[in-house]
Amino acid sequence: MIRFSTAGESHGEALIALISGLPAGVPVDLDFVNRELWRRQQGYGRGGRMKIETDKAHVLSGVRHGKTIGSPIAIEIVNRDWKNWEEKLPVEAGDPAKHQAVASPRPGHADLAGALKYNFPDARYVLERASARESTGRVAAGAVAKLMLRTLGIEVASHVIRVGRVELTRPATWEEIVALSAKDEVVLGCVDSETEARMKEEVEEAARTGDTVNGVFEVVVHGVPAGLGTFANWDERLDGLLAWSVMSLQAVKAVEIGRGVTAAESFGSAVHDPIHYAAEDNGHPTRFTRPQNNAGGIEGGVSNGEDLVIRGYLKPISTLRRPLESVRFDTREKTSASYERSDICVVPAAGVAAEAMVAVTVASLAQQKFGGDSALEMKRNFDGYIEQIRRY
Ligand code: EPS
Repeated sequence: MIRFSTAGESHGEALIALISGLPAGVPVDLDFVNRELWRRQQGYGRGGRMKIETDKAHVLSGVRHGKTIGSPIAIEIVNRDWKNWEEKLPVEAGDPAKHQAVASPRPGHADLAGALKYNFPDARYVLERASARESTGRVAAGAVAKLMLRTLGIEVASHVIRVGRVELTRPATWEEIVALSAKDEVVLGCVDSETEARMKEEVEEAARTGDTVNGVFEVVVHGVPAGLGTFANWDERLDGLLAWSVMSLQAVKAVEIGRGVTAAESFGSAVHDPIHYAAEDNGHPTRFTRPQNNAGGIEGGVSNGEDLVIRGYLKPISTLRRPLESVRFDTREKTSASYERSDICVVPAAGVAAEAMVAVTVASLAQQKFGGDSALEMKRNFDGYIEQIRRY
């Protein structure tokens, strides 16, 4: 069973990712893991913090001589900003005069609900853990999951399809989406440069007016065989598991599988993907093919052999330079919400974090289905299954 968790606070000493249950013998390319961390830091509209941090994976366990060894993998990512916070957020009691309270909760953030829940006098500790900085640990673990999936020929990528009012109105090819992740300069992660330029204008407008803006990312998984997930039990459905994993990301407020949203306003004849059969071997594992993929690669909670397509809808970041109305924690007086610094737009970065969550979810189901204590054994089981569905 693949298990995964993170620890760490936004301005603490480090972030930690812990992932276990991967087979031994998966090649771990640290440059790839660090490249994924770098990708999460990019995008037009990121805040000042990204100028401070250069996220790097420090692998503490579970990887030796460049390969997994079957034991839990712990990864540390140091917060460079910690040196500015050591006295404000010490592990020991420290000097209370140096602590830095978040005096008034930000509407839309976890601040108020968290302070009430944990009986904190202000929102400092809430912010520290609720911050999307936590997604760094997810990306590190997700990179390892991607490397396991790669041994089975399964790849995960993402792109941005909306920022504010600007939407990508044409389909993106798999090759275009993959090419985005190889770029050394990330603007807004859109495959169409003209649309991306208009997306940038949306972010510029938000920056000018002290506002924030987000949008929609799309994660695509290529090479998934039919048969991951099941309709047999509600909590083993692939669509449900993917929705949960992506919805768990900071600022994601809706998740769509395939054309789930427009399907609700269409007739069945326009939504469902017809089934064809290729007489000749066409490289597709089952020879059953679809001329379109409105289902997003999932029918009945089971992967059907087409690409998985998952969209995440992000609310705008809740820390506004022109803050909304709020109330002081100490006096209950009316005031403006606290502002330290913030991102203006994070859609491409959130897409990278969602790739990680999708990769861990798909890797976990693949490990369940194909098992194996070594990468060799898992691959042999996988190949045997592919052979079986190819002959079906
Ligand atoms: C983030 C780091 C944070 C924020 C952002 C995401 O850094 P800091 O709080 O020091 O500026 O930029 O966090 C939030 C959006 C949030 O709501 O807390 C990161 O590494 O992605």
